[in-house]
Amino acid sequence: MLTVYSDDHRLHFGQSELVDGKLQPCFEMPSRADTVLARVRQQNLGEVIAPEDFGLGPILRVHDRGYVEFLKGAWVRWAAEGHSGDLVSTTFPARRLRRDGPIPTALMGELGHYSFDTEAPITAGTWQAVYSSAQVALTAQDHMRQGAKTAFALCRPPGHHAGSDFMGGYCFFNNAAIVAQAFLDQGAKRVAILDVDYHHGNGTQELFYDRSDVLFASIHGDPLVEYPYFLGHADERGEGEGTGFNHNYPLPHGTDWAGWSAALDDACRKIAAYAPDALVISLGVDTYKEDPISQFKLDSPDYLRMGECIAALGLPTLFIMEGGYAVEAIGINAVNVLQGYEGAA
Ligand code: OKP
Ligand code: ZN
Repeated sequence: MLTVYSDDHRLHFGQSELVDGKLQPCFEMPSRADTVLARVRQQNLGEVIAPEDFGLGPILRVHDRGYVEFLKGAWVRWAAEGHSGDLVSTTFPARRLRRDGPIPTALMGELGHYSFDTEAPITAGTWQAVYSSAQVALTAQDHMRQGAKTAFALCRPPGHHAGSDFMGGYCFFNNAAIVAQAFLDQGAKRVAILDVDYHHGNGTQELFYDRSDVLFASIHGDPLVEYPYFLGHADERGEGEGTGFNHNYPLPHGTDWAGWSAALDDACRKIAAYAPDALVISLGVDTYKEDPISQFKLDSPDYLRMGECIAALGLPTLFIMEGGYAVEAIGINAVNVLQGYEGAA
């Protein structure tokens, strides 16, 4: 399997994250991608290539132009104001505040407009890193356009919490959504996205909620007790044309492979019935038992089984790296999914 990877991910490196009232180093750190890349090489998964540049066009098919331009210019404005620390929003338009009113002109106000939490710090290199991360995904997608049955986009930072016009939860550009739209724009009739990250892919759900050309299925910690809290319940089935094309599997803390794989089996039945032209996997491995911010109990061999189940669908499958914060293990776990897939495909 081909892996696409760019060193540019290192340019995004948030200094700190607020955890239980204390600032601590960000869980979403550069060594995550380095660990996965090292494992790809160690296991001889296949060739590793750098991304090509497909420009902003395919990103703008998914993301709002105002949001993209804000993201591109935010650090320069922040630095011009004399700041050097991470740019992080602290004010958000909750109920009855005007989320669709005039966009604030002050940098902090505009940032709040384009964010839903404080967990996506903008740093000096964030734009280049997230732009390259999207190009990594698009290059893997292009490889499949040319006929490959599968590819691995080693994206960092992750993307599935990012919506059309908002960042949050370590995410800026929704790489999985961008490649799903690219498949459609190249002639695919239907694309399925299976999100196996521990956290609900609220951004991906939002982007395709009223559409039937993308089926979204997500297996994740129950939002009643888990981030992102405000989306991801089982009764969210889609709306309008999209009704019936969104499937959420919220699971309780402590879920192990038995419980998790039952949800996977159901999601795979939905995907098989949908008969998509391509499958995109939002590959988070923060379902691991040692993950520092998550509460599922998957073990490393379970990821081989996960890959085998996905392979049994027999679909062209593009893997997009999302979360996973037990840094020493995410290489093993992510590549286990890919090797389980290849061994069974
Ligand atoms: C991104 B992805 C710890 C709470 C967690 C944000 C989690 C984002 C996860 N401060 N908050 O889905 O792996
Ligand atoms: Zn996650």
